[in-house]
Amino acid sequence: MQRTFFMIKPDAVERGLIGQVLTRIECRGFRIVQLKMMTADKDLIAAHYDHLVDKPFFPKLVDYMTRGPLVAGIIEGPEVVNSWRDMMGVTNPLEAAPGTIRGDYATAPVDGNFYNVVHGSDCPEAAEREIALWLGH
Ligand code: DAT
Ligand code: MG
Repeated sequence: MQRTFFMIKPDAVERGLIGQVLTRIECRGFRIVQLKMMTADKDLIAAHYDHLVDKPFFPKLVDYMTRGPLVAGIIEGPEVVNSWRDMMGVTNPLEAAPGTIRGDYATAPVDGNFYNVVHGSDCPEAAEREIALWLGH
């Protein structure tokens, strides 16, 4: 059994997509074991995306991720880290395949930023780091 950290990002919360994302997780057979609705601040986003702080798009990413409430949580299941990444689809909404969450819901970029609906840890070590950072355990 494995666990991963996921988020339903502010664009998805604004658009009323919390239920549809959670439904996909449950339909796939993964267990939602923690959920927290909160608004992040810049320091938390900088810690979460510490590998991206020097990128030119980072200020827009902070604006996006802090502009309203998001849902952060933990899901459990066999191979859930990679499975959840597969369910999300690739980072760029223009490239995300239909059938993935990003491919079905992410909006085409209008200002160079990727408003891509969901987050998922990219490896088990990142999952544990992000769970500790966001959920404190
Ligand atoms: P992912 O969210 O698929 O793990 P990532 O960790 O490389 O992708 O990037 C984190 C977030 O940063 C991503 O969801 C959206 C934003 N982002 C990444 N690359 C970007 C780019 N080239 N232009 C704009 N935003 C970008
Ligand atoms: Mg990532």
